[in-house]
Amino acid sequence: MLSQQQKDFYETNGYLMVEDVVTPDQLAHLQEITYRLIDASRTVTDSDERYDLDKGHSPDNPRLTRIKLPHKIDPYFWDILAKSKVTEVLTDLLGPDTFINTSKLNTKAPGGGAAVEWHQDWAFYPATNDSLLAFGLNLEDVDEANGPLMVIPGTHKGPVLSHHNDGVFCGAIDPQDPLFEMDKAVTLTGKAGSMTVHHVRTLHGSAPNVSDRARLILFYECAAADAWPLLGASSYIHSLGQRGFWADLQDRMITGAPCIEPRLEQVPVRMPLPPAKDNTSIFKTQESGGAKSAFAKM
Ligand SMILES: O=C(O)CCC(=O)C(=O)O
Repeated sequence: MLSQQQKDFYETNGYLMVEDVVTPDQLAHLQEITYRLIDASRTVTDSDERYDLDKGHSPDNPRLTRIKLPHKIDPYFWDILAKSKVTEVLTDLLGPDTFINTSKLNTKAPGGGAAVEWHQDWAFYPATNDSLLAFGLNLEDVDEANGPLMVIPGTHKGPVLSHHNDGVFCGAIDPQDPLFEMDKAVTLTGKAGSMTVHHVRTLHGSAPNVSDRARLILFYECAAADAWPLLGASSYIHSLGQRGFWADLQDRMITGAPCIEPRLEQVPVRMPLPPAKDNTSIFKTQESGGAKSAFAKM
């Protein structure tokens, strides 16, 4: 699926935009499932294992920050990852053996849907090597106004910045960090059906949605089979025990086979500890950890 030029671009910059990665029919089906799930959240009054509610959520006006683990809710979300052009992009970048760490559908409601403060995913879940990435499949058009993903090219080869505030892991860097070069940010706008790719160490964030349209991005966070987790900020996998972990890993294989010989590389690591008061999602971690906002005045 990817040309050598695209692979080289990803290797150099730590991000990539892939156009038309799903067909119009696949996109329409993904949208239909997504809007059905958003509709079903009308009766939900508190964030739970499926929904992360945004401020102002009500039966008349469902406002979500996120639908959690969509690939576990509807098998179609899994099929798109495991049996489509998305799969080809995955193996082009990570090799034949891959697993999923997590998925999430960040829904950024119209008129203010929450910002995601700048961070590196690597700060949340360091591993034995950094062959990990996140896909962001645009389920609606994403433009400057509805909170597009922004990345800082090349940061996947740099240090892991501090994501701590007052000694607690707050899931975001300090915008005043001298190593944070916001002026180098690239905004990843794209049509519905296009997909962003960002390396696990690439610094990224996104502004609030100031448009009257939802910003629906389906994120899949994936790893090469020999990238073994050191710790996940709040991942359920760490509480499964060995037998449960092994069984769960089989379910999470996207392509190829598990690998019990981790590839150990010289990679910078900071543990995401101690945890923030509420670490049930990135939004809660950043809020309860007192993350400083880079978007407050935008
Ligand atoms: O929704 C976004 O714009 C970014 C999401 C993200 O970076 C995350 O959930 O880790």
